[in-house]
Amino acid sequence: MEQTLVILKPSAIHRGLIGEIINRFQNKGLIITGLKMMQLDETILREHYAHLVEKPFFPSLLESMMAAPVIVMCLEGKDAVETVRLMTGATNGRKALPGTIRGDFSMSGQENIVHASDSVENGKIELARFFKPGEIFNYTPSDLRFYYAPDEN
Ligand code: IDP
Ligand code: MG
Repeated sequence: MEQTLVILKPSAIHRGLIGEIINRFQNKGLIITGLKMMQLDETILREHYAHLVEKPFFPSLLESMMAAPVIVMCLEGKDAVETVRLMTGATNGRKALPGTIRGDFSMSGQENIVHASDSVENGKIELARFFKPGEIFNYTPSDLRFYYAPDEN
């Protein structure tokens, strides 16, 4: 099944929203196959946000992403990348639709609670960036037959 990376950002940690957010993904039926807390540094953030390093807000983004340890997760499911991005909502919390994580928990363009991979290809790259070999697990929930039809693509 498809895998995607989610980061619970320092805004989620400081605001005590970890449980709320993990609950949403579990309730949806996404399978957590990797989960750990880690402190990000400038090196990994410059790689992860390479598309933003020239932006004027980048120094502020760096500081924000290092303001607490984060929680990184590998979530697994059919179309996991697209599903998690839909659950995440638009980048700016004020524009994100109610019902999405950012729409329900954020008022900010920067302090927007979660990161989610934006393509299957980037998902693979990002999981390899944040997880070491052996930190992502392979198991089948005992009730998987109630998550999907047997012939579902
Ligand atoms: P995404 O997180 O929705 O994929 P990206 O454009 O990849 O959005 O930006 C990565 C992160 O950089 C955002 O989640 C947000 O924290 C921050 N960011 C993006 N645009 C802005 C901005 O205009 N001002 C401040 N922070 C921003
Ligand atoms: Mg992005």
